[in-house]
Amino acid sequence: MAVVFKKTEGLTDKQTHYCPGCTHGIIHRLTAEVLDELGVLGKSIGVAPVGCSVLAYDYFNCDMHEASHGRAPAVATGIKRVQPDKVVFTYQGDGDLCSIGAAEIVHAAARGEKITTIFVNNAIYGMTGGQMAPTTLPGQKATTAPLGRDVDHAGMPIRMSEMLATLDGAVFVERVSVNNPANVRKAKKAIKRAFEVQLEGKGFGIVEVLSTCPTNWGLHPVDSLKWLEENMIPYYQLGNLRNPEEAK
Ligand SMILES: Cc1ncc(C[n+]2csc(CCOP(=O)(O)OP(=O)(O)O)c2C)c(N)n1
Ligand code: SF4
Repeated sequence: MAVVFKKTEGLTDKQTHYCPGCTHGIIHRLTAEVLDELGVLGKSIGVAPVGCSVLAYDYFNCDMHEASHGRAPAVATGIKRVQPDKVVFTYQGDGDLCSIGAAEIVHAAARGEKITTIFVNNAIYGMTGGQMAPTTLPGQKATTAPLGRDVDHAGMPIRMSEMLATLDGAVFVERVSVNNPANVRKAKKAIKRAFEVQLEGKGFGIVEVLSTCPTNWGLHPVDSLKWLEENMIPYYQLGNLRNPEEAK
């Protein structure tokens, strides 16, 4: 019988710990498929963050390194500079990347480090129980904002991709979503392009992926996808913000 579907070589056989309906799993799979399809699994080194994807080092079938809160871009910078022939990527949540690690990602992008960042924006701190993140939407409830994010008190959410796209060192910046099959396909295309940009030696690339957290949003997985579409996409507009052809 013809094989029409098989597990990607880019992921190990380890069962993931993600909650049912969490889209971290889809984003892992897309990243792993891309590394496999580009034929670079054997020379890839990923850097895992804190947050729910802290155990990503168990799931990707390539060399992995763990970094403390927000420091993945600095660790990836060191690895890439010492081993420029390797394909180096970070996988980070919005708490990790936009909060404690905000300076790290800005300066890695500004320096034009030839690394790729997969930035998973689920608008909340997932692992630690649903605290407000820099990306939590106005009015969105969090354990530290039980009445909803009050922008007079907490400020407006950060659109990190738009900020990074102003930096000359950031040569590829795109925001995608995994809320439906069409968007999953677009997400894979963007992730592939971001890795190709690294392979072409062009500079820093980041793909922001809008993701769900059914557990801390308090929603059924299907309703989470709808919530993402109706609430996150209008604020975090999808699309390419920067590509090598435009970069100076
Ligand atoms: C230096 C440091 N500060 C704080 C923490 C606690 N901490 C662990 S995960 C996390 C939030 C991560 O949220 P996010 O990056 O959005 O990832 P998610 O779990 O939503 O995927 C925090 C604050 C930590 N591990 N290390
Ligand atoms: S807490 Fe949220 S982000 Fe973490 S695995 Fe569960 S659903 Fe996913």
